[in-house]
Amino acid sequence: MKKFNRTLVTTALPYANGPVHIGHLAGVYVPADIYTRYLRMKGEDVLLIGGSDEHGVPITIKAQKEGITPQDVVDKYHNIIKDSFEKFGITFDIYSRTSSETHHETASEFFKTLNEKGEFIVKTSEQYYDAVANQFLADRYITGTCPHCNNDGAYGDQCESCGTSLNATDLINPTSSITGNKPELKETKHWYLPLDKYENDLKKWILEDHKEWKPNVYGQCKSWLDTGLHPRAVTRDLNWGVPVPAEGAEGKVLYVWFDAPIGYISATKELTPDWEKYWKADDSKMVHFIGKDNIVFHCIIFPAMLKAEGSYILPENVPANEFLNLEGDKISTSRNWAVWLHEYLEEFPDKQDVLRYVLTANAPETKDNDFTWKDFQARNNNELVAILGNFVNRALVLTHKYYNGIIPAQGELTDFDKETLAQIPVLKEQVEKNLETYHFREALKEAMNLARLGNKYLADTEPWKLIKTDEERVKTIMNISLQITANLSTLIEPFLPFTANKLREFLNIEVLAWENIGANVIADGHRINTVSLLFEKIEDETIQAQVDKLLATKAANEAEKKVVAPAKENINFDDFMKLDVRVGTITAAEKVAKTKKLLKLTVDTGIDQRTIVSGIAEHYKPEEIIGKQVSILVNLEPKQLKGIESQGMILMAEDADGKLSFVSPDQNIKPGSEIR
Ligand code: B3M
Ligand code: ZN
Repeated sequence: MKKFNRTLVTTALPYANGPVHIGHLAGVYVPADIYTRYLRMKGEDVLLIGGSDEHGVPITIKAQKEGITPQDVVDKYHNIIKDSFEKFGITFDIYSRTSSETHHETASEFFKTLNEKGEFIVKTSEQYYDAVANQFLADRYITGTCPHCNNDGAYGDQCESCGTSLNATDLINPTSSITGNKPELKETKHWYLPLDKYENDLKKWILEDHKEWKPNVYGQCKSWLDTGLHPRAVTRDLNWGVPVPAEGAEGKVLYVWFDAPIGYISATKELTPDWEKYWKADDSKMVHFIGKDNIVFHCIIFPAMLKAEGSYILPENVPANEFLNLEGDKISTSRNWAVWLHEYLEEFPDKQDVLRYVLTANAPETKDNDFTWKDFQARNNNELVAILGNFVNRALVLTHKYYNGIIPAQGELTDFDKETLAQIPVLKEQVEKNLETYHFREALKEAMNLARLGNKYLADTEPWKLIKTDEERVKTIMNISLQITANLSTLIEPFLPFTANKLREFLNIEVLAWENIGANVIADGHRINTVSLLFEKIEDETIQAQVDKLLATKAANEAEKKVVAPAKENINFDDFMKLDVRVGTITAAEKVAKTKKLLKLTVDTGIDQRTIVSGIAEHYKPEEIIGKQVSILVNLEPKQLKGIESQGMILMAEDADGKLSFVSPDQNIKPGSEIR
């Protein structure tokens, strides 16, 4: 195996268009933090790099929806995200952002270098343009009917109803979501990175030289490479992002997936003047922690960019995780189906490690996994409280009880003592082996096995019984129990840093060196501090409150879903022809006194001017609708309403929420025109 002298750990840059949730933590940040903490404890040279991805269409869409600027959006969420990560103990050496000046410079320079080396192809193509908004439309800004499933709300890049990925030009009836207009095709020029040029190199690098990558990552790469790579546009017509530093590129920015991974480089630059060593030296190891939807960008496109530039190393591994679901459903920001980290921190104060534990124990390492509150409770109560907390508490409380908190000396060791102690370095090795191969769940299990070992030791030796008959022996037992406890504080540190810290406070010790795990690390005669419980039981009510919160979200989402009334029974054509429906123009309107809902309208039906009373007062103001062309059923029997004779009916469209809208011709047409 190759020997590396330093490690650069990067974590996917979350889009700063919303807060972060448990899926982010489980998929990327907790494993990256565990890995980095472990290497640091071993005294290795390692950097953990993170930051917010502040460019791209998701940000501009959010800004538009909320009526604020993209900069406002990213400022708000960058701070919330950064704060959540800090509070969960993710030990970034730097958490930067792609709107930083250094990043704009770095990304711009990177593009220029490639451009000057002639690494791009410049091509003109036709893209949708909104003539009213005066701008080209990003795929997400175009909606239309999906050619595969007829869903009306498909986006220019994907139909979320049937999951097909689309080109904007595939959509039937494309509409600009900025103005609602029909966009037109217009020529535009873009810079493309010819990925096909790197296909063979990438094939060798991944498929032959990195067979050790996780099967899900390797498999996705293989399928991309087998299908064949094509030139990919790295510029966009958009006004939010890093401006393209080239002639004839006014109004264009770098594609967000071109600039975002360069964000790792910019952040390292901001962190240390020594940044090049981490990015360019042959004995540096780079590891990208990401979610599965980012695999192609980190394993194919970014490496191709780095190769094109020529002076950078490629990642040694990309241990991407699958997705974490929540109570059986896909986590979704737009449906508010998530456990938000900033909310968890408020609702479960000082329980960061509980979530870190649950998310690691149940990490979606090889397949999608489900987070449930029941499992959260069970793992807390049956594992953290019953195994780890229980052992530590017994060891420390008995030391206080028998020895006033002073660690007794070991006497002669029995075979069982020796066997027990001999297990510690074995567990250490298991943890190491698993961490170094990115098997975090397994590593955590092995670390917890040290607490299990401690529990077994106490259960087998029963010091609480022996204290009456063999005081000398109890001294040895308690000393050994405390050695296990102290070793635990080191072994769990990468996973449960807050707990490790508490444990050290109880034991009254400093951080111990990783390589000393297995040794007698705490001296006799040392005084330990007063102790409290490491973990507390989580009650059913607490869990039910969280489940109820999710149920409320679900109910709200259901209510939002449009319920379309079922079709009525068929009628024959003659039935239909009995209806005399016409276009009319409203010529006067006033509220009907003492009613909330009724308007008295005068309508030019082409046949006559007539009075119609309509229940639309909560939807339209009288002065707004004068001159409006509407549909009228003119041969409905007249009816008295509040003392007024209503001669016909205005036809209204009504949605599931009871919202009313006129049914109007799409151009002015003579009153009296028949509708049929
Ligand atoms: N912001 C996508 C995501 O959050 C993107 C990652 C960038 S990593 C360079 O899934
Ligand atoms: Zn579809």
